[in-house]
Amino acid sequence: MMTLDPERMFYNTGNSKNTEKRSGMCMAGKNSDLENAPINSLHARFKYFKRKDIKPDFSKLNSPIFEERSFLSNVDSWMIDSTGSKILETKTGLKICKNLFSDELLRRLGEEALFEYTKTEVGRNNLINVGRTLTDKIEQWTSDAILKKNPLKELRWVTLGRHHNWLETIPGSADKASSIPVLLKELGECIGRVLGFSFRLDASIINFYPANNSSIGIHRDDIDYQIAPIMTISLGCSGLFQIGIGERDQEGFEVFLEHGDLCILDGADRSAFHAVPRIISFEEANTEKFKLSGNNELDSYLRQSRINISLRQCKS
Ligand SMILES: O=C(O)CCC(=O)C(=O)O
Repeated sequence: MMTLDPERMFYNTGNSKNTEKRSGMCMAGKNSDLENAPINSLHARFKYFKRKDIKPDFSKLNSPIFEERSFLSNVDSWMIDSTGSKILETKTGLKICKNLFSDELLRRLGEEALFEYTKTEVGRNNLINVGRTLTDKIEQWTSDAILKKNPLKELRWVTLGRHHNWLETIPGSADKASSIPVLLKELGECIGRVLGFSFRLDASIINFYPANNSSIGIHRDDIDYQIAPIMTISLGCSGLFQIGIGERDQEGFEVFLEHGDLCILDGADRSAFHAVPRIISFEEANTEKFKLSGNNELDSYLRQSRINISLRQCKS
């Protein structure tokens, strides 16, 4: 459903024009130029991995060149369990940290993201913006519910703190901000201590992606507030994350973000075009890697979808 109410449109990703604008696709001349984009380009690879009429070949990823580095600081926190963790980093600033978080943190993040942040009084979400509420649908979610037949399949995003303005792709004004959950605030600071930078969270976007059936288009994140890295935590089914080196018609790289991965856009990659063309279903992925949280309702949702929680600092 689409609304022309300006207050709602401001935050409505159900509106295809907003999506085009967010991904920059409606800039004059850009679309037709991209029809001829090389097959190794970000644009062409995005279209390929999004295809539903064929099964894309995920064994032929164009992986970024990562170097492994050791921890900068040893932080004593219940959130961190560095056993077996590794930090992969590209020369241009993309970092992927594997096995960095404790199981307890991942369970609490999943529980809060799905069952708390979706409440009308806590965050703003895509259904509130078109005059609908999620609270009853969340309460009715059961451990044997099937997402593709459930109203929760329409949940796409929640914004917290300075609510993201999808039309302009900038953070909303500070005076309309909601409070930020303590868990996310402390997590942002904790990751900053581990990796050696200061971070003060004032906004978060949580994306919800039903497996095999959702994506986020090519976009740059809010180039006007590049005062801190953007950090995201992936939960549930694996998402194919893409990043470019320049424009959409230049080379694109991809890497799977798995349950528990921390992905950081830093350095030159802070302003890089990126996208998630595909979420791999739990059955298709290597299920051994997916450690369940023990909360049956949460695990059931995470087996059928992916949640990505971004930690953002808009103001210095
Ligand atoms: O889901 C992801 O990994 C990326 C999310 C993203 O690009 C965004 O929230 O801007």
